[in-house]
Amino acid sequence: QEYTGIKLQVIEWSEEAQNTLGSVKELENKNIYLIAATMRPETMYGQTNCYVGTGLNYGLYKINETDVFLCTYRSARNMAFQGYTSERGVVHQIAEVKGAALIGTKVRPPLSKYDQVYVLPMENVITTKGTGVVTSVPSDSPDDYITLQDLKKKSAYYKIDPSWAAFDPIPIIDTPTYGNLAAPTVCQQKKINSQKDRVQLTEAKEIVYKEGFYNGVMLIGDFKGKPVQEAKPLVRDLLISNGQGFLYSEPEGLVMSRSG
Ligand code: ZZB
Repeated sequence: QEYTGIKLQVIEWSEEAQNTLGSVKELENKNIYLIAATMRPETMYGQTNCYVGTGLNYGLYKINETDVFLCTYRSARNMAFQGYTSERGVVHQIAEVKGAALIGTKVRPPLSKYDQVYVLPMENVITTKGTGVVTSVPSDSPDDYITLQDLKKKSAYYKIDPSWAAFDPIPIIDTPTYGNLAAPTVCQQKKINSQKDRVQLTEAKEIVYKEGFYNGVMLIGDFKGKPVQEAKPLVRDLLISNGQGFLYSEPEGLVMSRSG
């Protein structure tokens, strides 16, 4: 499974994260990044927030003298073996933090129209896939869209400040069947009410994935006007050359996947 690792730089910790991490000497003057794994680098123009699982444990891992990555241990170990740490295969954990403590942290999503977005809770983040950090593109991901709707409707229940979820989906890809906000459109057509509607969401994801990939055209960014299929590797390479992303792969057979 080939992902693009996306670096979302921490601009300001949430109060709770500041309390646990603020005094850690080894984090002082470092560039700290939440690392999201995506299959859709071309959608990074539409990021509106970032999701973590509240019950999951995340580590802060030393990558080199300047950079620290925040992700699950499992993914940090994969990255170490893929040559991203100063010493290959060596995982150096500086600190640990629960997903719940990260909610409200302000980060900078590369390429997005929004300069700063917030870390928010998602119920279905799984530990066995990617980095445990999911960057949110509600225009083209039904899960991201419906979770953001849940958060907007029930901010008190999810213990978030409403302003953290007050970001509208950005039209980034035009599709012949579902227009330029494919995920919201398909969620409405399928009458999906919340992130708990797993069966319909899996179907919606499949539909939106296929439509975007085979028939979508970029509406925004460096490859505006190009088909998604052409733009995808170009945006991936752009992120890598900018230092805002990197290739991240998961060993076959250890990953839960629908196709596998
Ligand atoms: C941005 C994005 C934009 C994504 C989109 C999808 C879509 P797959 O193919 O099943 O492996 N993801 C990554 N890690 C996790 C995790 N630990 N738990 C839950 N979700 C995770 O799915 C890969 C996608 O699942 C990734 O690509 C990520 O969301 C999410 F417009 O990144 B994606 C129609 C989908 N559109």
